[in-house]
Amino acid sequence: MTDAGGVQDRGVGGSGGEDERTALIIVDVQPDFLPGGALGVAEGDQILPGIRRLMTSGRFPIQVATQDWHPPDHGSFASRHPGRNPLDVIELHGEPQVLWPDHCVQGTPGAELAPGLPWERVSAVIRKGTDPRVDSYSGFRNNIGPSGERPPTGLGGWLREQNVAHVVICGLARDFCVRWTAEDAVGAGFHVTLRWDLTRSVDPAGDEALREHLEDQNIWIAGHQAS
Ligand code: VGL
Ligand code: ZN
Repeated sequence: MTDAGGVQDRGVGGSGGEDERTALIIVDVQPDFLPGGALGVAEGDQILPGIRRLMTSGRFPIQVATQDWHPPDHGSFASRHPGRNPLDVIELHGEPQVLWPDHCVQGTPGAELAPGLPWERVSAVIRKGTDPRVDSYSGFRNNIGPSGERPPTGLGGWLREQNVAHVVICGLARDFCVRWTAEDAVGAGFHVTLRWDLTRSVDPAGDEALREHLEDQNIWIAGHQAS
């Protein structure tokens, strides 16, 4: 089985329908996260052909994208914290917050959905990170904000109302927005497949620990070759 993302999708287009409940979630595939972008993830471009194949496979009638979409003064930007540098970690609302280079600023080319993918197949785009006070890695809920809570984005309800039980997740970055989206999908009661081959990390040195951590949470890791 080389393509576990499709294992539960046999019923799509068929008569039974009991398997028609898998959605594809494409996380933050935006120029700023691709090589050469403001927060470019190494090899991020290598996942694009595979994501295109999933999007056009016919296996996913329900597709949703997330889009990192920050105001220019977003609090996760190191530029907003005098004396700080990108990748410094500060405390924000009682939680560690990595500071990033300015990225995915609303309306800029780097914040667009990456050209070349068939975005017309996607019926919802969740824009996140719009509140300057709080980051939002996950497509399902903001990070912890000033209220101490993590307000939902509505994605969980949007999927549930379409009887989605299983989500297949791909995109960038594996160790931030993909990770948080996958964990929150489990928390929201979905079965979760993460297409490891269709993600890349900001910090690949953490990949082995990350994979074990995700598997411990019942996230099915597909497309990972043991080396
Ligand atoms: C992301 C850092 C900051 C991501 C977004 O998409 O993984 N990472 N904003
Ligand atoms: Zn961001």
